[in-house]
Amino acid sequence: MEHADSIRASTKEHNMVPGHVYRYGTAGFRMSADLLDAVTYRVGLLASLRSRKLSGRAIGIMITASHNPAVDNGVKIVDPQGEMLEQDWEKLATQLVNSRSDGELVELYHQLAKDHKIDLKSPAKVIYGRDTRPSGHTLVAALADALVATKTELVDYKILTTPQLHYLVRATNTAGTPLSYGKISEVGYYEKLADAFLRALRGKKINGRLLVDCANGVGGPKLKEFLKYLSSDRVAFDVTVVNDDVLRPEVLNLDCGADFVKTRQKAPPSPKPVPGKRYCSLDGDADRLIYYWTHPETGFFMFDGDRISSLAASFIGDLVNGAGLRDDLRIGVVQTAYANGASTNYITQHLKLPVLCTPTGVKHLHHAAQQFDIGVYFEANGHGTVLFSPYAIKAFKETPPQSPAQKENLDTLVALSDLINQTVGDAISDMLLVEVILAHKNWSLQDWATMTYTDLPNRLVRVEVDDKDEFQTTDAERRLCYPEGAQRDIDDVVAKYKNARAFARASGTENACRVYAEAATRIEAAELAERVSRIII
Ligand code: NG1
Ligand code: ZN
Repeated sequence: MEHADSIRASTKEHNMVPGHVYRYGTAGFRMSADLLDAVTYRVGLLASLRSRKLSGRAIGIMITASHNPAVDNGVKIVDPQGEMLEQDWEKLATQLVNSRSDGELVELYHQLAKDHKIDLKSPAKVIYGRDTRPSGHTLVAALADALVATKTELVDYKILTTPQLHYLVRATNTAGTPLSYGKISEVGYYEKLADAFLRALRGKKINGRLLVDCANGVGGPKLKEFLKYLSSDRVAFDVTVVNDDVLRPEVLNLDCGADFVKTRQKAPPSPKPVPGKRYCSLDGDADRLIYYWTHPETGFFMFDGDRISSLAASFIGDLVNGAGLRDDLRIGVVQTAYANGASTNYITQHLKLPVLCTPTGVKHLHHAAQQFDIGVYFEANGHGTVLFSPYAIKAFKETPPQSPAQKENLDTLVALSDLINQTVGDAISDMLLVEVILAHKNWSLQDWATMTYTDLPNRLVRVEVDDKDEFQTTDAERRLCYPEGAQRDIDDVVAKYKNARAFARASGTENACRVYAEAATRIEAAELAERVSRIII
């Protein structure tokens, strides 16, 4: 049997830690790095099968645990267009990783090849990268062993942000075609972004210095590298990179980064926030972005994924109007149940755009956004992007402009479709998008806050339960269908509050449930979250 001996020989070097059941979740396999060596090896086997199944197209693997502490790590698979792994294959990944012995592993590898009509002699290619976690080094070695054992062509891109790896997968698979996504290199990524940024800015002035908190993760060195590609005689972009210490692993995501800012609803203590200055935070693998700012009197103010999403939808909607394409292109916004209700109202009532709600996890949002010609999707935590359909891009490029203003709008839309990462949420690309929009509108962060909407008071709590799998949801996770009666009780408490909304669901990444509540005041939102928590405990 093909590869049987080589897998048997190399899998011995990568023993599973007994007593654990692994599941390919929203973030792939993510856990303490000590448990991941053999998991990563096995994911390598699966990725090579996936590549062979897809006629040798390159599959990506990213080794990262994003905003988790430095001791964790994770491994996830990227499909050929740079999108998340197809859901049916998540199950196969779970099966293969949970093989109980080396023998069973080899057997299942062959069984999967047989079931999915995969020719194990055909070519396969896997490309991979990792974030700055020290454990990444040994995990990619485990991965390489699996790829060598299965005679899979491999490219090790070493340290990358997650969105850079997604870019490289798409660039590799589209090279030499009319849909080419850019040069197949990290440099190609920087060049593409820098060029599109300048074209989208159209000479507009950026409003003051931006301090970028990089969570002491991979975003720091990569952002600094990107800035070298912006020639200072063409754009004055005054960026100060902070929290960019990647040499001390223990400081990764510690008291800084997008997840800290969003969940703690405050600025990182270091560097000490200066009122009126502009700040943004990336997470540990640079796929989430949150802006913030502190007002001398009212204090901290955060611009989360909902605000970035509505800003992007409003700007792109205006450009599409100005380009005379409003009747031709369907623009929509995709959110999850965690989106602040005020943002949903703003988008539907003020921007007059449709909003879809999907279950948590970017793959769901991404998929839903593909229904539109222009689909804007963001999770409230700052992960998101804008997708342009081939039809929309063709319209931007081929509509004959009737006026200089229309031409300008069309050109800016083309530039945005290059600037915005079409594969996955990308903090560096999203940051450049926000800067372009603020420059065009000549808005400070204060303008952005006051010209849009006011968040409804809300509270998100994590609730430890005996068995989170008991909690089953419907209606994009906004209602519980099991345990019986729980939703009726939640409805009863919600009805006691004004302008209130609440829901409970099992986390996909932690062994707990989450309860989210919105109400007319902060106190009521907290009280409602507490009462719903008591229902589900
Ligand atoms: P779970 O643990 O399923 O709530 C969390 C985030 C998601 C998503 C994933 C993957 C919240 C409430 N949930 O999912 O938005 O980003 O992690 O990282 O923020
Ligand atoms: Zn991340």
